[in-house]
Amino acid sequence: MTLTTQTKTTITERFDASSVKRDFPILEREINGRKLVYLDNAATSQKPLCVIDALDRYYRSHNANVHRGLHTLSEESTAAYEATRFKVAGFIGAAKPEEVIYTHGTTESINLVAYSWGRKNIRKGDRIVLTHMEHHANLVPWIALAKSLGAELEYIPIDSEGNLVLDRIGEIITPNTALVSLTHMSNVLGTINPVKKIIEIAHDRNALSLVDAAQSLPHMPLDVVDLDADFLAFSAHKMLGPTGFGILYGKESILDDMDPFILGGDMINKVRYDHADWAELPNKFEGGTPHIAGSIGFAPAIDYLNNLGMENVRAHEMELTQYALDRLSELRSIRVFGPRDVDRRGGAISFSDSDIHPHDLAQILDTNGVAVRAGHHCAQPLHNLLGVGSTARASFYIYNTPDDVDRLIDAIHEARRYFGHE
Ligand code: 7TS
Repeated sequence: MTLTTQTKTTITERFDASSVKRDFPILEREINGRKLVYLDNAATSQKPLCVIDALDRYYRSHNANVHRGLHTLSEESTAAYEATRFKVAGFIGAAKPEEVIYTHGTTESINLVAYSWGRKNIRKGDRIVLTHMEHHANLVPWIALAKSLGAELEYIPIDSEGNLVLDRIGEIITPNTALVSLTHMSNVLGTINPVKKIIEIAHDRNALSLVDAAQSLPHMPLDVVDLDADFLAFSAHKMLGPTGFGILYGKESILDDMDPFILGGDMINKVRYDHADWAELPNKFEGGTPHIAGSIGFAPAIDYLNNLGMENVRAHEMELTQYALDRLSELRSIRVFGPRDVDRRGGAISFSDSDIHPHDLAQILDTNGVAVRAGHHCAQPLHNLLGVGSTARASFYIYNTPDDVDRLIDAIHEARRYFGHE
């Protein structure tokens, strides 16, 4: 079944994904003779012309190191680099720009918390609570920390549909829990977790909370004050911005109390041969020459998303995800992982075909110009739990259309024909 013209109009009415598409030069490309259909947005998003232009402008006309030059270029670079901090604070609802720490991405943000906050505040026998659907970035730092400190790890389990099971949450988040660190949206199952409720329970037990918003912030409205998150981590590259740039949000009082993670230039107050003390927030956590272009290129990405409206982004993706789930369900060989209800999930859809290995499937899709990811998506324990070694994953963003979903379905049929199953 394909959409009727009438239904297609409804889908595109509130959000004109086809015109959004025209702002992304890479989407003009042909892959293997077919117009590219990019469905690997959970790995990284494509970049609009305004971001590409900002990077080009910066390197052509303003390039200099920040915070240390008195010359014009350095002042211009510093102003643009710092302006992004205000924009990010506004985008996530942070009370102050000093609560926005620049990092190289979600992975570094979480490592920063594990190292700087964790080593100082987690004691032997304390508990760190995670979930069964975490990306390795929110798993491996805590496994290593728990091992070195003698802390214990506990996991909030998932049900057969991929939703968190919260019945026993009171027994999992115990009074000796120091931290609850969880993903807001699973990069495999697409599940959107009730983080606000879980943070409230964590706070009742005097535990802090870290929200991995790598997959949620690019796709839905989010407010750190409303969530009452103590820490929140995300990456610019999954939301139209440059790679290698990301954010750690933290409450000011907590960040103030933490020691730095990376030590060296730009993060100090005074240094003697036998002594050093730290700069104020946010510089304390930003040692070394930062990813200046990353920050400058992230500003137009945020403007772009603000112009579309995050409510609209979410509405667009809910409709597209519903359409994709409906169309995938026509294929009897396809098993979809994660919730069926689009109110409870985002647009990352992992699936497997009963007859074709995900890697083979992804390869045939690529020969049809359709880019998806195949593998364990850096969530190996979750795949073990699901009983599969790997899955294929289609993930949507603002420029994807129902036609892209149709191309995906056609390409799956093509793969099934190629391997003799149709
Ligand atoms: N957390 C989640 C939930 C993620 O999906 C990812 C990246 C990360 C953390 C790490 O982000 P990074 O920018 O520091 O690498 N997820 C994926 C993915 O699903 N496919 O490629 C990267």
